[in-house]
Amino acid sequence: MSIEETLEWDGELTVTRFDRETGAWFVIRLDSTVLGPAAGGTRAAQYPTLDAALADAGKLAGAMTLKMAVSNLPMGGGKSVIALPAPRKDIDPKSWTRILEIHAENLNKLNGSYWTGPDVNTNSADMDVLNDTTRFVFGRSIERGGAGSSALTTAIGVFEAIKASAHHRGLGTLDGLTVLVQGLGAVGGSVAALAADAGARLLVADTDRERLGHARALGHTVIEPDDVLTTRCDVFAPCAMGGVITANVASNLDCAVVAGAANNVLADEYAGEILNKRGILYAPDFVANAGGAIHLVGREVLGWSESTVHERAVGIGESLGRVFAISDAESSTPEAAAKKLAAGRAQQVSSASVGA
Ligand code: NAD
Ligand code: PPY
Repeated sequence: MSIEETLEWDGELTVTRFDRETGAWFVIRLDSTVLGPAAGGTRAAQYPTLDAALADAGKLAGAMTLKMAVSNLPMGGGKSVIALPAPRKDIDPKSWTRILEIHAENLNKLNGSYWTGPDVNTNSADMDVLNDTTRFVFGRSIERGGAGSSALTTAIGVFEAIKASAHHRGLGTLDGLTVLVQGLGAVGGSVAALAADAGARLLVADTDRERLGHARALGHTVIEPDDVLTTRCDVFAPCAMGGVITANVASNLDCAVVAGAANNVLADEYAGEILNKRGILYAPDFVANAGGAIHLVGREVLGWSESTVHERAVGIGESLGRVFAISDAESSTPEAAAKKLAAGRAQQVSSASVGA
């Protein structure tokens, strides 16, 4: 790929830095600051190439813009990717602290046009470390004055999304339905527990076998990670990583609803069209998983109480209802309908500021 192809992107800003000592690449992408300073988490992972890290940061930043807009939050969209030289678990603590320090220095250079928070492989303790060097960080621990982990609020929103989607698809309540959760991490574990409490039969999968013991004890059926995309279920809840639904997967999935926590679940727009044609209702990820942003921005920017944050996360069910109504009325995919809602909000804010 040429440098032009690598960097060709419709967002506002790309920042990259390499640190020879730790071997880490740092990427920050600001997709949009139209609705407010860009915000979105820091993902630490291994990437096959710098191109792949840049592409992931760009797609994730774009999803944050949409998430903030549909959730009526006064922030834009951005994301950070730290491309690690080894799996996160193999990075020694001293190197990891240095990596976080460098990332914090980069955030300071952006001077508040981008605020970060936790994402895959970063947590509140890491946000506390960033906060030793920068103030542009959400999701510090509660002891350090932050909003703490957003995982439960995200799970509550995803659970509401699952219920609203099952209802819209004509499946009724979750009682007796089969829900397949891919990824029993911080969010997926709670989604599984909430769905089980609502009477669903749970199928669960995780590549980390240590995460499965608790699920087994609760009576959930464990399936192999490789069987997830071919196992029959009513609701498929992807709560691990993005890009799981390719066009080929969409043509073969054996379920009625897809609603989960992972960002950028659809590998491309075409996959969404195939799901739609096959009558599989897809809850757009940036609507379903907005609970995390609601938690962090609600608590730390808007000063919302815990109960307001909870109400707003529960409101994700109603937001999805609006998305499905537009999609039905316009015979569009739910993804296209949700993007239209997001664009309407950006338009409203722009017109209001022109009139001010
Ligand atoms: P996590 O790291 O705690 O959990 C992810 C789980 O998925 C882990 O247990 C991991 O072992 C498992 N996994 C990875 N690959 C897998 C595979 N191929 N098959 C089955 N399991 C696999 O992360 P999390 O905080 O629970 O977040 C899950 C997803 O939700 C991520 O994509 C994240 O970006 C997204 N998300 C999280 C939040 C939040 O508040 N935490 C908010 C919005 C979106
Ligand atoms: C996400 O929701 O995907 C995030 O990245 C979490 C987040 C939300 C808002 C600010 C910072 C991080």
